[in-house]
Amino acid sequence: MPTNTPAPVTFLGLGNMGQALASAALTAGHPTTVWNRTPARTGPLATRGATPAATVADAVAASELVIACLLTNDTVTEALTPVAESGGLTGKTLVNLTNGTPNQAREIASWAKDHGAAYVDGGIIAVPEMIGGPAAYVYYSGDEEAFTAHRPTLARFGDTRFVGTDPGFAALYDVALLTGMYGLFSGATQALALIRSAGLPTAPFAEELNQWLAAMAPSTAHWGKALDTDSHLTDVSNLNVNQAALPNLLTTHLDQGLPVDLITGLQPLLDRAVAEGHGHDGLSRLAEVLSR
Ligand code: FVH
Repeated sequence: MPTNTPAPVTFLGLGNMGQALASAALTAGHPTTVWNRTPARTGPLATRGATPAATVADAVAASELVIACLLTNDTVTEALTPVAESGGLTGKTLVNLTNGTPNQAREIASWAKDHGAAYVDGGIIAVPEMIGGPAAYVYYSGDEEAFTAHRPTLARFGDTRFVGTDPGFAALYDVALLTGMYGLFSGATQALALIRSAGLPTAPFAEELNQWLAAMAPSTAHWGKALDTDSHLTDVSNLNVNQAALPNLLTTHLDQGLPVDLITGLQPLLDRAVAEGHGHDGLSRLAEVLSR
């Protein structure tokens, strides 16, 4: 088949993300087969030309490339096991875009290989409405040959970033980014709770919080180089300063009667780094200490 002819593709899972992925494939002209546990969700895509499959086996049989985007990895293997055990996965490429852990990805890769399928794991760095747009990208890892063969289809969703033949690496990068995001959400949650607990309006403060976080976030881009070169010295906001200030945060929240579970983790790490003599280093030092 010429490379410029959109290849057939099957989607398993038509939740918010699966709908967006299948929609992007349809828009690009791929013959698209869709399956969902709740069949009614195939309706809007079928109206646009997708072929609804009544069973997972029918869906898998329709395309060499099978893309799964279900809620959890357990549900992926649960849905595919009957097909795999009857030989239906042989010769297929399974691209799994379900959120999971690196070890889960490695286990599914091994399971897929045992059933004759090439396996590529993926971590989607986008929300559904970003799929197909310029800011969306997906980490991929696992079978590089299969990834390369199907890259033109996968590129419909966003930029394709292959991060290694270890099938767990896409999930590792995905989880690392999500860790940063949830850290930010934890801090924002605690900050808004503090303002609210004092009976103050949160909407104007939330705007200021957004601006403050946006101003602070770029500093983290420099931490990677500091870690790679092991040079953490800074003239501003060193660990000594942060260690002195952080107890004021915890005390204020406690005085206000709030739980502090979301923000307690940094203090012992700061104490440890300063005790090791790193007080004049910047915050990048904390990642070095934590990673040991
Ligand atoms: N939504 C997002 O913003 C994030 C962005 C980054 C990637 N995540 C991950 O993508 C996976 C799917 O997320 P989703 O947003 O599509 O999730 P839902 O809309 O809740 O759809 C879930 C689909 O999974 C099907 N499903 C659930 N359990 C089973 C099962 N036991 N057997 C078969 N299918 C199952 C569900 O089917 P139904 O409820 O419609 O019948 C949906 O198709 C996820 O890993 C995110 O972390 C999204």
